[in-house]
Amino acid sequence: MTTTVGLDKDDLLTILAPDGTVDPELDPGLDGAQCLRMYEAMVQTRVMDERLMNLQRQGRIFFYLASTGQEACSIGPAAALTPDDWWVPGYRQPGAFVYREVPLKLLVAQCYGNAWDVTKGRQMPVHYAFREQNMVSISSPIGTQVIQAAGVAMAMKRRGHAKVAITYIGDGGTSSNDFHAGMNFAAVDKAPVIVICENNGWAISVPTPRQTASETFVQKAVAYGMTGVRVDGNDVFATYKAVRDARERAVRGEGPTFLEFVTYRLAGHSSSDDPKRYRPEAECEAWRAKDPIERLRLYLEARGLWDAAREEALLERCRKAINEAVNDNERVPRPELISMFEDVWAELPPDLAAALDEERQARGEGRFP
Ligand SMILES: Cc1ncc(C[n+]2csc(CCOP(=O)(O)OP(=O)(O)O)c2C)c(N)n1
Ligand SMILES: [Mg+2]
Repeated sequence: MTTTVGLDKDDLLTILAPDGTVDPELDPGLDGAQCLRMYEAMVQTRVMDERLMNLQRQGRIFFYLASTGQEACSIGPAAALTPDDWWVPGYRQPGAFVYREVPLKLLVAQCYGNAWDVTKGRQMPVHYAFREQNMVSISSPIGTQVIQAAGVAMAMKRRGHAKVAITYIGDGGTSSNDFHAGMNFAAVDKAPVIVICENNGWAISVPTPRQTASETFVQKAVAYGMTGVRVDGNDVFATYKAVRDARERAVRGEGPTFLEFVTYRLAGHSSSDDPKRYRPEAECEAWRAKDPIERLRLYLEARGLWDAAREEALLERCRKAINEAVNDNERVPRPELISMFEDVWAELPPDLAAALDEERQARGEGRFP
């Protein structure tokens, strides 16, 4: 049987209130070390976002896309899954990569598209992919990741793996055909996949009422025959618990879950966007009061795990880590030109083979192959 929590707008799973107090009945019971790891990853993600956005403004990288204000949407789920579970991410969860301990210098290298970049400069910045961490490449066309995640989960089910796939889509992305196809396949197959709609109020300059006539996004779970929960996306305990519960259901063979994380995009859509042209500043102000990092910090302080000195030391550590990653990458050359002939063809077609020969001869190297 599937259930849906969030059929109307008043339904919202919240555990950690903006003042840092916790609902004792829903408290997921995380120990101090787990809470601190989540907090540190959230702060590192925000500091990284700020630094990389500045880097774009300085013309060092050509594009960036921040997740400011949405850190709990990626870090709660990252903490709730095991490192073996597959991530099929969207572009707004850099926190998941930070939490899974992808080295910052590799994230930065991907944004530079240099010789350290594992995607060899072939992707837009922020389109990360890390095999070692079971994190599939981010796709630019909106919605495709839902189909990919459904497929990954269907394959794992057939192989008898007790693992799940998680994927993200924005509120705008739910208007895509691929969202429908992925959701439908996942539910019909009872695939072990968790689909998260990060409802941040906007799809670039288009507000949510232009994406759906439903009262909530999670209502769509009912139509697909999935369990659905509407979750406070700025509450890292709620995002953690919702995903932990969804994971348990999935590995028990009870199929996929659709989660709506209600949050807000505090920054522009990307470095190419100016949100002041289409939305009121007061809207952002109201959401700044619900900051996910601030909430967890208040909680940690009340639990005696945090204070101003630790905060200062953490900020310094995070800034140093990202600055070092940037400085190291400043010295790295572009990928070898010749690398563009690699990885795609088992055997190069004649025109590309000729181009490769030309390049090799220009370098004084032998003929292909
Ligand atoms: C199929 C497709 N159409 C359009 C675009 C251009 N585009 C990139 S992001 C975006 C808005 C997405 O908004 P949403 O899904 O709400 O995610 P958010 O950026 O708010 O996290 C659009 C239209 C695209 N990448 N792919
Ligand atoms: Mg959006």
